[in-house]
Amino acid sequence: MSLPSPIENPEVKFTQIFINNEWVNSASGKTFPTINPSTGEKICDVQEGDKADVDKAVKAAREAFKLGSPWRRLDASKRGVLLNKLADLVMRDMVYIASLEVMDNGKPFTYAIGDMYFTESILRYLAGWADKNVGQTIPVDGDLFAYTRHEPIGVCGGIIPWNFPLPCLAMKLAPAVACGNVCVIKLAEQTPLTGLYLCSLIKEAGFPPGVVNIIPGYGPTAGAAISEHMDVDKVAFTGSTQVGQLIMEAAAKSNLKGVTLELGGKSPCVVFPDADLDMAIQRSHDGLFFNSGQVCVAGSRTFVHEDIYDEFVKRSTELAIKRNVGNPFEKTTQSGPQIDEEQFNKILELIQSGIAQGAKLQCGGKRLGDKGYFVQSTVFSDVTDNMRIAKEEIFGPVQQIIKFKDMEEVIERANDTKYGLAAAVFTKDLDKALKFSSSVQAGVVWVNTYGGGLQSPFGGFKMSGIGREM
Ligand code: TXE
Repeated sequence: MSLPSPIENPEVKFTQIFINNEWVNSASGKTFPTINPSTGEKICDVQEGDKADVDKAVKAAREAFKLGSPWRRLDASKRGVLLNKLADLVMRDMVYIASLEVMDNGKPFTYAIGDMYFTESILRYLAGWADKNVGQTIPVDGDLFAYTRHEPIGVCGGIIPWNFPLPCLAMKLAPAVACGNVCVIKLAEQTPLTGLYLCSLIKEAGFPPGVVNIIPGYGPTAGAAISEHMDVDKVAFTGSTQVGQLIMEAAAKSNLKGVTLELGGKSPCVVFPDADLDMAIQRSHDGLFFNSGQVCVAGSRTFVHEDIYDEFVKRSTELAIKRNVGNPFEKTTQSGPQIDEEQFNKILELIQSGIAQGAKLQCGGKRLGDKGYFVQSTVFSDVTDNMRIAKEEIFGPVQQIIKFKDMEEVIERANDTKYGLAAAVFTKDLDKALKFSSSVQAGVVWVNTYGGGLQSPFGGFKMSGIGREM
């Protein structure tokens, strides 16, 4: 399939809050700027939602959820039809939406198009669930008939990050509405534009007013207003572990709303000496550098067996040096900028800590260019488990290559982290693959690949989260 060409300066059509299928200004009258990370310059101002706007959205959602409302009376199958229609509209407008994402998020156009297919798959998968969410009959004692009926929860709050803006939005919105809920979702402050455009498609698809309400705004204000709201019945969050803890605390202290958390990771990618080395090197590279390293499941601890360590480091470094980092509108670009100045500074600081703690910098390590938030593709070897770069989530284009000797040892070290989101193992030996898969604490384990499996449950062990999406 040939890739379409991007729209280099896409027009921004929507910058307001979306409540009850209408665009409104913030109650406070405040706006905030969204920045193009490739240049550091402002794209436009967006309405800044806060507590008063969240209250308004929750009221609209509650009204749409009333017993007997058009939404409550809609056939379950029709909810699936609406989600499929939304998927059709995303695909119809994918070049425009992907171009908007390139400008707002900085991801290369090729991958922004990938996000559109990703979003489509999420919407269609969950559309299929709408009329297949069945209860049970239970043979209870006596002359009684008992059955379970799956009920919608009610008003579902969503708080999403900036690394996959549209797929993350779909991941919160689609399961909620597939099961007959209504939702109020806060977009990430760094990347509000594609989510706001999606609102127009939600309206066009024919969702009744109030079913989906979308608020651009900041975390401690609009985000917190959702997590502590007394009339929000559930909150689903994707973001940092630290904020995940705040969300759970707010949920507990308010109305004990249910919580789903998809948080950070420090995922091990383990390469045994019998692996297909070409494949292992390429896929560990992709598993870390994809999306400029801004991926919750990034393979950010690459454990390589001592017999192949030197060659692995040499060839991984060559790959990183060759990686094309630059203008995300160019079709050949593999990595764009980091999302914002804060992430950019965090990454550069962690790189410095790696050098200071004695890891060997094989390539990269610095800012790229003098405009925007670009970081060179960076590879560290001679990394030990106690270094900050081996413990903390860097969320940037920085690969840590760590040496190991045998299976028992690597399992223990892979599990020696507060996180447990993903893991991968490269080997041709099925016994090794199964032993590692069943011993590592990770929500997903890939064998001889890194990534994929959209239609399977997604979530983490330990401080990587609670609950499973999809
Ligand atoms: O995350 P935050 P940030 C990790 C990654 C990254 C770090 C910080 O390590 O470097 O987190 O990134 C909203 N109440 N991940 O600062 O702050 C916020 O507005 C309610 C991993 O971007 O967690 C945004 O919508 N909401 C991750 C969302 O939370 C609050 C993806 C995420 O922001 C809030 C992103 C509050 N008090 C970062 N404070 C992944 N799992 O993929 C902030 N928010």
